[in-house]
Amino acid sequence: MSASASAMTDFLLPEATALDLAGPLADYAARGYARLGRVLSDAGIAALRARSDDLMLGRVAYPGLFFQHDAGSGRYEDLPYGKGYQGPSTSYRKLEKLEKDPLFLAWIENPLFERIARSLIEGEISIYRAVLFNKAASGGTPLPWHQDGGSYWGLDRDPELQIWTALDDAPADGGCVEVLEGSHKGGLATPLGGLIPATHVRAEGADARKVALPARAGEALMIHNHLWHCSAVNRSGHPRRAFTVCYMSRATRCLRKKRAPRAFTPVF
Ligand SMILES: O=C(O)CCC(=O)C(=O)O
Repeated sequence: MSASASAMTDFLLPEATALDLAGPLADYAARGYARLGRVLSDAGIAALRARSDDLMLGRVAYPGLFFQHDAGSGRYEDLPYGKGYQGPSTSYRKLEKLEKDPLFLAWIENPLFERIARSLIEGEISIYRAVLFNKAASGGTPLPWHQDGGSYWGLDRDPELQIWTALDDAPADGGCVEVLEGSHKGGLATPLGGLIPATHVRAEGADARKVALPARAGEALMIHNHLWHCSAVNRSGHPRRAFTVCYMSRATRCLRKKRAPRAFTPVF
């Protein structure tokens, strides 16, 4: 058994392997998100937390890993772009391309996520992104209302499935994911995708209607890419690390013209 396959069996809780997907799939279709419950083992939580810190602190490194540090001001508008790794710090906001790491890859490829992805995506499957969203104990950065798609993503079709796993508790005051239920059914707010303009947020009354999705470490959520979602700063005093993977058909093509089109990692 390869190192990644053996990690996979240790990481997925045995009871999660045969999880009945009828409920989660129905919730995901109706609300745009679904709770999968606790799926990641204690060993998996410990390993992925430790690896997250190893990567942020430079103890483990891979060429091509993407890093974005929090802004000193704590404001989303002030986030640094294009700076990459800025030295050891546990205040990186986002790490991408975690499929390069065998421990994260093992989690991406676990049999439960494969079953979910195969029930929603026809044919062979790749990932668009595998991302650590980190909110340091000192608070991190608020993430405004957004959708994960549109021309901003540079694809010939929008992916629809993301699976988000809490590596730490993400309580209501700890920067948990917040959503506007059912908003995925309206498609993209703008053709560009990404951040949702304030006029749309006001028109929908999104701030008043948002639903917080607190999660315990090891719990996972399915999130439709078109679901309006956001997360606030972390006031728990503890790190809030979460890992999210976007699965899509392997037929999805990158439309970017300025540089060579991106190749996406096949997983199933
Ligand atoms: O973990 C978070 O704070 C938000 C995750 C998110 O927005 C995303 O996966 O697009």
